[in-house]
Amino acid sequence: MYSQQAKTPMSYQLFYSDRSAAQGVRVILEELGQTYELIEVDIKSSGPRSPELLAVNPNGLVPVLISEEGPIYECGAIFTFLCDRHSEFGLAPGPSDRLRGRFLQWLFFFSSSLQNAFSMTHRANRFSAVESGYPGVEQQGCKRLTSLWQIVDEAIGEKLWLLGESFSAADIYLFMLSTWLSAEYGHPDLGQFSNVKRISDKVMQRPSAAKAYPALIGAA
Ligand SMILES: N[C@@H](CCC(=O)N[C@@H](CS)C(=O)NCC(=O)O)C(=O)O
Repeated sequence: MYSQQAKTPMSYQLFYSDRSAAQGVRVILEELGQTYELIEVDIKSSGPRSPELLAVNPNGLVPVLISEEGPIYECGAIFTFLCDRHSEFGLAPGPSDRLRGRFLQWLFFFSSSLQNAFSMTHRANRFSAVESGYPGVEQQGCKRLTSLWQIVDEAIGEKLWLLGESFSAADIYLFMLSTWLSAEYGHPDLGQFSNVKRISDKVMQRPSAAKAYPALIGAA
């Protein structure tokens, strides 16, 4: 399946929920040809998180990746950890590559600014102490999503991928976040950001994405 000279696959566990950032980590694991076990977690309920999840991430959030080095949480950290560990697949520019800074910029921007704007629309109760404040938070989240995606769209311009000529894990992150855009939450439509959509559509065609997103893309 993979043309690269891969080393022996390592084995991972991934605390996982559909439509969460763990789905993006799954795409990375597929791209890297690694073996992994999904540990399904219910993150929809407002009740307490399972002791198993809290033991590896006291924040009670997914994704959490378990390797023989222990658990790691934070999607951007997991992406970077995996890409660096399996650098033979070329999914991330190496530490001395001139594109390294730009790569990290997008990962951090996605995980802080963009993911946070999505949270404002999904979990307004975390941003306002009173219920009457929720609609304002949700509205502001949608406004931020529009302006932040616009920034990404303009940065891509006519480039093939976020980093220019070469595909990277940052494009997978972009794809993952683009799948969260939903009219149900009043989000802007992906079609408003034609450059983002172009990259997202190309990632969607990869076997790794089909495997991790069967409901969206169809059976792998
Ligand atoms: N900054 C964290 C955010 C993780 C996060 O918000 N995960 C969501 C799913 S994408 C979650 O577990 N939500 C459950 C909850 O908020 O209770 C990361 O990038 O990993």
